[in-house]
Amino acid sequence: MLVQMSNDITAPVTESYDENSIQVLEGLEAVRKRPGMYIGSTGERGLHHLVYEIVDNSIDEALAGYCDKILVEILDDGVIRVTDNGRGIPVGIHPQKGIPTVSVVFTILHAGGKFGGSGYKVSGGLHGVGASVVNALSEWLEVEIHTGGKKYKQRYEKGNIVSDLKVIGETDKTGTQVTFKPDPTIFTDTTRYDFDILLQRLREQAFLNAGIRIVLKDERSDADIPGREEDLHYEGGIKSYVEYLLEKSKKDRLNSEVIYLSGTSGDSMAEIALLWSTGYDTKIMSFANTIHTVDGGTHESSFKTSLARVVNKYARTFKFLKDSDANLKSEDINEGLVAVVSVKLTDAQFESQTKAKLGNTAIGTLVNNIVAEKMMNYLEDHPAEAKIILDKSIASSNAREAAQKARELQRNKSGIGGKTRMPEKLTDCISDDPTKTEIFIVEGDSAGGSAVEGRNSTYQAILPLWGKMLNVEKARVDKVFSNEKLTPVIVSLGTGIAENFDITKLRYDKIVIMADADVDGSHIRTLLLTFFFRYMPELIETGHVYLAQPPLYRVSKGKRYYDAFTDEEKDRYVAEFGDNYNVQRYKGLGEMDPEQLWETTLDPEHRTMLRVTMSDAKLADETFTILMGEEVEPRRRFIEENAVFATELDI
Ligand code: TSJ
Repeated sequence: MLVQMSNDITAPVTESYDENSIQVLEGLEAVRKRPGMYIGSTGERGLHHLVYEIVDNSIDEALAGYCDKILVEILDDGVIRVTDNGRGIPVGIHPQKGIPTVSVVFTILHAGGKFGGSGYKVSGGLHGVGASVVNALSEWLEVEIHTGGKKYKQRYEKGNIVSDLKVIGETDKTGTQVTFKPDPTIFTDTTRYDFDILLQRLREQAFLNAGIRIVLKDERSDADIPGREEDLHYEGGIKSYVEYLLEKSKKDRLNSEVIYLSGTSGDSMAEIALLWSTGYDTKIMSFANTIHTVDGGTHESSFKTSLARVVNKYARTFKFLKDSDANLKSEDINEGLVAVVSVKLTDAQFESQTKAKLGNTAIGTLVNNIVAEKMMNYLEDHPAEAKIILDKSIASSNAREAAQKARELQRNKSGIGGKTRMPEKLTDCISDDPTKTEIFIVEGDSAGGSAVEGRNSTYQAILPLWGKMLNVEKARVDKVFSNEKLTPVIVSLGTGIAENFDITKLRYDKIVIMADADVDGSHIRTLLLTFFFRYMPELIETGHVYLAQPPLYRVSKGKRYYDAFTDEEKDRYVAEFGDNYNVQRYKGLGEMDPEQLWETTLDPEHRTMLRVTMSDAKLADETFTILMGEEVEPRRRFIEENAVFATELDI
């Protein structure tokens, strides 16, 4: 994508070769003077942009139906080579310019689309115009063309022709190869290409142009992964893209297949691929003329609004929503959504500084119509898939409302009167120095009792959770909220949650989850970590969350003893004692006496604790998602069948 390009800087048509050459120089001189105007920046982004400008030409050739393979090689010394098997840039004399067309392509600004007829139309305006800009910003550039049985070659330096187009041999193939070295006097930040940056963009192009094969190879002698090669080829186009995004999200699919919708209007076309996953995030990627519109625009916002409208309409028609129910919100419908929206249009108008937002209103209307009609048809033809989507949206809506309730509750509690009343279950410590204090969130009341007796009461607070074990397998975060199970945790920590979270209000330095090493304990850990991850991620990021590690065995002989945290450790101590030793298995936190609990788990001098990282918590979140994912259907059925009963229970 060229950033500043208007038609009025196209070289005027003149007859004489000399005049043309002057015009050429003036045009490319402007590019070298203000490179940012043409490629956005001279930083890393601009450097990579050069590659896209060249590759776009090969993609256009592929879209015109003449090319099916594009090879991009990263070579030593910052050099890039792009090779395609298209027809080859025309080498004949350009009727207006009087020089070979290929020389026009490389030396006249905005030459693209001005020759050869249909080839440059499809991708819409910005492509095929960048070759001269890349040339102007290259220390040198060489083009080799195979066409009509001959091999041609020409070389340029800083945009200037340094050798005439020459025949250098014969060939039975056709295609174009461009090799260039970005000028280090222009790209002063860096001239080192990043394989992954190129890979990401080229992969995007391969998805958006179904069937094209793009191969990216790292041929540098100092490559991070020498010889690394990625073969990008997706027959399924944006459907494959959605599959790819789903895989990257590490969530499971809810729908059995990717839903695909498309339509055209005049010169414009729009296609949409979408699917719901078990996740909680929304991933919508939108493109206009294969350019990633990072800030969205008319196509993306129309997609979201019309999707919400269709899903609500379907929900009412097929009684997923009662007449008295409010509409599902877009954010509820979008939970777990993975979608790619790609539009192609002839006069793309980009808004905003970064040109990453599409402004055309007509394309919004097209997207609207496609979703309204084809998505509704899809839902009506696929009731099982529709039900999956509706169940997920309704579950999200319930969770959001429950969370809202919990927040209000929390706000009321901490409202007037200044000081928040601490939960009854909390046995607080004496010190209120939040850099020294610790809170132990303990599974079960009996362990809580021992912990209260065994702790250092100056610095250690104890908060037992759930006197009777909650069946975590059936508990969802929303359930936990509405049942106020986690309210004592929120209130004790003092920080608030979600958008109200304020780390400066944190009342403890260490938050220690203390649960047994069994299945129930692991569920408690998963639940609490998921809760922290989703509603208080900063707590984890700043390293305040820990897992206590109670030992599994005590190996003793006479008055000497060791606590072992693993079987291997136990075996080592046993071997050390030799004979007459005694092994005691700790059955669980609840069975330790206060002194044992202090010695093994609470005492800062002797205990082992694990600090929780964001990736631990993310893993917990994923585990939680899987647990929940399997449960959506039976849980829904249960709620349906026990609707009255459930309401009574809640009171
Ligand atoms: F523009 C460029 F130099 F940057 C470049 C163009 C770079 C690379 C790697 C490839 C290409 C390119 C151009 N590949 N294929 C083409 N095709 C044409 O330019 C072409 C060939 C024949 C006709 C025709 O009408 O006969 C039309 C066009 C546009």
